[in-house]
Amino acid sequence: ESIISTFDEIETNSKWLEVFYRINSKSEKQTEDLELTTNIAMEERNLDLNRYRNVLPYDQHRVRIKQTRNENDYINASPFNIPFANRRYILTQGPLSETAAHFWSMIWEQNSTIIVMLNKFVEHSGKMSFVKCHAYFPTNIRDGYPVHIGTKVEFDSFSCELISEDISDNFITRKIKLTALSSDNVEHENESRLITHFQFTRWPDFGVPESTSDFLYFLAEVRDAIDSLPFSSNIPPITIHCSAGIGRSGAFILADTVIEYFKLREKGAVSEEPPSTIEDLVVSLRRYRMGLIQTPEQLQFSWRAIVDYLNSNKPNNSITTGPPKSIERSGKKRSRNSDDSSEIIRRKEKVQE
Ligand code: PTR
Ligand code: PTR
Repeated sequence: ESIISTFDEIETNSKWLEVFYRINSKSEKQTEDLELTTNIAMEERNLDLNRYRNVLPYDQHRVRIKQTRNENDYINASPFNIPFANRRYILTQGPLSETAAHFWSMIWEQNSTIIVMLNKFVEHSGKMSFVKCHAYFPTNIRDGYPVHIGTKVEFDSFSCELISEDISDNFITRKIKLTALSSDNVEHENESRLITHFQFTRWPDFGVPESTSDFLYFLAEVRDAIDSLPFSSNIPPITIHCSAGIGRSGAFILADTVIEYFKLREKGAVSEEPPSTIEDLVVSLRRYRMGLIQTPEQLQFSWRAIVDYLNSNKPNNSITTGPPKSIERSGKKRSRNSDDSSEIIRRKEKVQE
């Protein structure tokens, strides 16, 4: 595929910086051409609802909160609708303490039941520690330490209960029970939904994970969860966040959309073609949220993950090796070390209240 040969070409000629700058200038032009603006995000009352003043959703593509206590529908979150991959996402910043309740309202209203978190709560830079995200679900965690199963926390009109937590080397999988509590949600009062929460814990901001195989393993887990979502016509959005919701989140959706496109193609289920190059695809994704993929290394990493996925799923010799699902699965197994299972701490017991 040209995805692979273009990758090799950029790699051989060390052209990542050049490609990355070209993407930046194309997207700047696109932003101008489309007259994308961020006025609402910069309104006085919304300023403190943004984690970073320079990372804002466009007025033209933002998720609006429907039921709010203060008549303000603003949240730093951007909706993505990607027909060529049959995917919908919401990319958002790591919630702040002021916005955790808004985040859960959004999750509820948008019927999102899968959350992908690509950051840690606290990240270190040299000797300094920075809080990158508020603990918006029950945890006393400082990154990976076990918490009480059954702990509940309330955020305005929702309660979140930690149902289970599986900690492995590179990521944590949690089940969270989200319950609509109060008059703000009369329609749904006392209804509960089970949210699956994936947290990748080995991706520093502005950096890349150590290996594509760790990442592809994580991605395969997320994709399995998406595949088993019970939906028919309306694809529910997958909510993705890191700290700003652009660098790592952008690299994640680039890999996921392209991989899903190829899977759909294998099944003969493609309804629309993507932009013809990865470069143009990144540019076109950036119309929905600014700054997706923050460094040349992140672009290289995400692209390499796609290449590795495609290579490992190539049919060997003449006979194809089975349905896409099993190919993906065997790829996963291959990328785990044999002693991994012993390192996984299983915490599935449910505690009585
Ligand atoms: N003001 C920050 C900066 O540019 O340094 C904003 C920022 C922070 C942007 C983190 C991206 C970041 O990474 P990620 O989107 O992966 O959390
Ligand atoms: N490291 C894996 C193992 O030892 O099981 C095997 C592996 C090797 C998996 C390379 C994937 C690899 O390629 P890439 O990291 O480029 O996807």
